[in-house]
Amino acid sequence: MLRIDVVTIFPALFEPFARESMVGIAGQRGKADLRVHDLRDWTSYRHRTVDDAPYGGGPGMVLKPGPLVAAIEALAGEKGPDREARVILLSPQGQRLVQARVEVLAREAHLVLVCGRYEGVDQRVIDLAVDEEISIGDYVLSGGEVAAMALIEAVTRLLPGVLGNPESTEWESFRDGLLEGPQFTRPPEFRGRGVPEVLRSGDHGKVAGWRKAQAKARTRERRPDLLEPSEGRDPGNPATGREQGDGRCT
Ligand code: JD8
Repeated sequence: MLRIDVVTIFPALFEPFARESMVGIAGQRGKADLRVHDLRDWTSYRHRTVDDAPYGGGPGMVLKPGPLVAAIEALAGEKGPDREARVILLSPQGQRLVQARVEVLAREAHLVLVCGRYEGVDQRVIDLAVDEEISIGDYVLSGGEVAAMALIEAVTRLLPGVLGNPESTEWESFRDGLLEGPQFTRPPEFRGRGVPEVLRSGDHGKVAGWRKAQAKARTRERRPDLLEPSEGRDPGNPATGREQGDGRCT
């Protein structure tokens, strides 16, 4: 059983997600327990203030440390070796999430996911209460909520007994670090376009060989960064979770 607590100022964003997604299924099957908390429940101010202007000036607002640290410590305990949960802040400053990291997180017992908003959170929250910062990719979101949902979905689908078909728990699109090749289903002809003959041949060995060749060709074409790195500069391979280099393939 994986317990996941989320701290957010937009708890309603998680309602359909918790109900309808894989997380809902995991919850029903007793594999995961997702609990979403409103950061404002840890405020003591009359107007339930969670944010304030940044010291030094600049646009926007910053999440105040008081309510956030109180929330995190209530859910995870104080930072340190005795803490029983892993506290993750979703943040553009975090390490980019890769499948290798998802697999490690899926073995944890308790995750506390902290969602920032506005211009982010006071640095002292990170220093005093956060174990790890994670980003889901190099593009700008308005807050950590969608990133937290991506992480939750990636992790919960790996929990044993969550997916109906255990074979599909494998790392489909990155199996062997390769993209998947094209997929087809019925009808055998659609708008004049057929289906590759090999897939209808019934020869499972030939099908497997064709799929592997398609996967390699597509990966070379679309995501050469996923292929074996050459020596020297390491372009980084999400399949292995190795560190990102300077992005150049040498
Ligand atoms: C958390 C606020 C908004 C807007 C600075 C920090 C993750 N991969 C990712 N992209 N963006 C986020 C992310 C963005 C967030 C917050 C996560 C809290 N923002 C930005 C521009 C100004 N803030 C993310 N994980």
